[in-house]
Amino acid sequence: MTYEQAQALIERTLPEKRYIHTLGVVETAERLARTYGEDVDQARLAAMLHDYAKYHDRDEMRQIVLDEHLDPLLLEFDDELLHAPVGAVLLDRAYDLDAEVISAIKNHTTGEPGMSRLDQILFVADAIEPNRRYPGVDVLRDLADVSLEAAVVATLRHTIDYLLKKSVRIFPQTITTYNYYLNTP
Ligand code: DGI
Ligand code: FE
Ligand code: FE
Repeated sequence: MTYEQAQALIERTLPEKRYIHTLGVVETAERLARTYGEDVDQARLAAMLHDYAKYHDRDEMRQIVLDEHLDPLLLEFDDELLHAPVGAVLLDRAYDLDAEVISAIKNHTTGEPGMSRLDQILFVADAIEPNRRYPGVDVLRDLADVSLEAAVVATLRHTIDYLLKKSVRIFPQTITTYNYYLNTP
């Protein structure tokens, strides 16, 4: 799948606000890929597609978790978590995409221990793209230019903090990823 094909798909699939967010993630992921010497085309493609399933039918996504033997724990937590791993499955089924791109999409919400650099770039870019506005985002933006792994940890800390304040359940993998990257020198 080319970037142009991906853009056309996303423009017709997502509402305008989410599409604008997506363009911000593309811009940021491209910049981080250049900074850290990763494949710019893969970064742009993964960013363009990352929220593909954000508004996909919830019941259909839950069925895909069962059919594809994804982590069954996903079904016991917020449905917001589904769009990353299920989006990766849907895109992988329908289009010819590199495994690296699919992996970055799959891991963009909770992260995963031992993520590739491309996974990390998308994970961080999603949190710091120019349309994101929350306290501390500028610190995260600065950190992302200095250390990708430090930015992964700081992004996870922000997410966990946000979930704690909302008193919602925290998906165990989010914590596992946080612990993993906190221990990475
Ligand atoms: O899709 P985006 O909004 O661009 O960003 P995202 O893919 O990081 O998804 C963020 C949503 O996922 C947000 O509503 C919080 C939720 N989320 C992220 N990690 C966890 C989580 N929800 C729960 N319950 N537990 C988590 O660990
Ligand atoms: Fe997302
Ligand atoms: Fe996103």
